[in-house]
Amino acid sequence: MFLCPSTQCESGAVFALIPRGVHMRPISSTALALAGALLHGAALAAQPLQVTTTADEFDGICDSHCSLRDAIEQANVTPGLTHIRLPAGDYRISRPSPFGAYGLATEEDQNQTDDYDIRGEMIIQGAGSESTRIIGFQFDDLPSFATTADLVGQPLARLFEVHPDAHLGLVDLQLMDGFSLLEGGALANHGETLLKNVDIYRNRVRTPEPLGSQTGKPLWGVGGGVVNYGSLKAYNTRFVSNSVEVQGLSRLSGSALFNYGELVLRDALFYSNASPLEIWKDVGGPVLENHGSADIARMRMARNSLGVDGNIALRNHGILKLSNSEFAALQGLQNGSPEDHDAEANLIHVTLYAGVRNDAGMEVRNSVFSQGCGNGAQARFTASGLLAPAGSECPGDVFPIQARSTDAGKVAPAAPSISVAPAQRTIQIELASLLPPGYPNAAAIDAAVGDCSEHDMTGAFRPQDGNGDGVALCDLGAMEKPSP
Ligand SMILES: [Ca+2]
Ligand SMILES: [Ca+2]
Ligand SMILES: [Ca+2]
Repeated sequence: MFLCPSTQCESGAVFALIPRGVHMRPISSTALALAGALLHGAALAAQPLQVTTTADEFDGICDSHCSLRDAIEQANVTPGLTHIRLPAGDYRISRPSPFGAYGLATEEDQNQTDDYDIRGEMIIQGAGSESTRIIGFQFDDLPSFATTADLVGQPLARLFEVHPDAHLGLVDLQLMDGFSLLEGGALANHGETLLKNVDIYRNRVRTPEPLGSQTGKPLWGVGGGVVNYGSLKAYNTRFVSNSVEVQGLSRLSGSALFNYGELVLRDALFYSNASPLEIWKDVGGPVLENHGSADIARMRMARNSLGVDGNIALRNHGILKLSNSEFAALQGLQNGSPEDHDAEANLIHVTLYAGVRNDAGMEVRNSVFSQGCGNGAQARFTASGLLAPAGSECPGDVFPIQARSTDAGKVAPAAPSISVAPAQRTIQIELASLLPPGYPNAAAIDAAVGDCSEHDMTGAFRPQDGNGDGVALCDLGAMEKPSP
């Protein structure tokens, strides 16, 4: 029931997508209005505020002169939901806060300087994710593993901070070059945020030595693109070339996204995000780490750089529901850890061309693990309709991958690893090298067990008669092979 070919068809049930058993705050009428307006494109009652300048100026009033910061301020102090229209253009943050400890950039929370502080209820609508870009400060080029000295005197800011009880919708725009010293390069969400058709591109977290060491214990730098403490729902979102780096005692995770709250993702691409590590560190740098509840469908992980310790693209320490999703070569999945046996992962129609490590609860249906399974001693693992290499340690209802003389399907070619996200100019250039999604191995065609979803990762209809025997059954994995 939670699967759907496009974002539109899920609109009516957007708040029903949270996994059962997960605590949800009461849904406010604003939240419903926000969701409805975002997903249906419904007209809002009030006249939209029209931003009239790309300059980051501030008088707090949105009249014939209206900066984005002015419009946000007016929405912050106006009861009800405000619609802000943002024409095509580059909106660069240029109001710095004073430098503070260690000469590093500080942050204020009154929407006067640095990031945009959301305290009201608003939808900010651009003209397209390639043409309306909200951009962080201009700062000097930073080397890999930038030292504190490299960060001193640089005006740095993330782009948006959504405060508790605030509501933000972002539609048809790009979030680019945000920069945080601790968490959420583009967005830190403590309220309710919905994203639709948003590109989250080249945002950064760099946690310098003094911040990492001042507490005497490891401090995490998390969420190169986004950190979520509240409710975040994202539809058709691309996370490209975001990154996290840390120094000293600091640790890191979530080069694109770190979730402590309630997360819903539909049609998400994670590509070329990076968390390079100093070689002595003992932790990896997943692209997406979940400590809350995550309900994810139609996601691709490809060509992210994951640090030195083992190619974990997605790490789950919470409740994860994942369907119709593909992990390219070298983009692995970890559920729980030797210290965490409480995590729960439910995978349906997932294709992994990389490894799976499970130390907690994992239930798998109609999936392909082309590198098999790694289950720890205390793992709880069940599989129904899983294609895995012959002889691999995947207990349950498992089909062995074996060579066929006539290979009706194909497995996606291996993607090369990259060490650091390339500093290319636009998202289009980087995405040009993205491999097409892979159809499953022949043994996965028409092999599903039990119920299966109505659509695959691309929204194509299931089931189709991929092996041409006159019977249409669902395939294992993220993609449904068309009828011949
Ligand atoms: Ca702030
Ligand atoms: Ca601010
Ligand atoms: Ca089929």
